[in-house]
Amino acid sequence: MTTLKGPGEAKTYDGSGLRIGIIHARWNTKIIDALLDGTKKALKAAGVKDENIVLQSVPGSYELPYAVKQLYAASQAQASSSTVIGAAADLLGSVSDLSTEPSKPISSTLSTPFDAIIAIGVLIKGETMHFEYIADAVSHGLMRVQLDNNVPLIFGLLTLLSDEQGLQRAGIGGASGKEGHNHGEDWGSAAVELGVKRKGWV
Ligand code: DLZ
Repeated sequence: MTTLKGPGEAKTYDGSGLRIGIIHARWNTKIIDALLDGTKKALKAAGVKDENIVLQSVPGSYELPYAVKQLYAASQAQASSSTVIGAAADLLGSVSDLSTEPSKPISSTLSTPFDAIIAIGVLIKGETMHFEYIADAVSHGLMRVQLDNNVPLIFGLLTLLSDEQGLQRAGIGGASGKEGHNHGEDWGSAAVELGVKRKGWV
């Protein structure tokens, strides 16, 4: 069924060659946990391997932009050092008379930085202006990080006016605890689509 809201029908993207970073805030943990479940479910459904999903947390949403920047930089550093080690291992393998085994790549996954990163946070409006300042700062910070680093960054920041809005957007709302749609699933799918497209837009 076509719905008014949501990302619309998309073709299925193969995530089996992707490496995805997830960084989440811990404030409003019950909602965060459900969103994480939805995100991981969509990543796995698209074929992303468990070992290629790296999860990291920070206390609150305000910390997300800095943490994303650091996480991506760490994956780049890891990729370049494993490329050097892999090349050395290949060289050693090719000159060794003792080895009859073909040399194996050191690790296909560590040799690439993240193809996409998902930033997840849940901001719930209180009685002060705190919510507005954090929502604005984090939104701008995340946009800046993705453009400055040229890495797709999925915006998993919910900005809510009530707890129930959050529960509904994590698919755990209402009296049954099952109402609503888990937005984490959309974020996982978006990460795979952008990760695949990043490797070739045309
Ligand atoms: C302080 C605070 C408040 C009041 N509310 C939230 C929230 O609803 N969601 C969230 O992710 N974080 C909240 N925080 C914490 C800030 O994001 C941040 O962790 C602290 O101000 C420390 O920098």
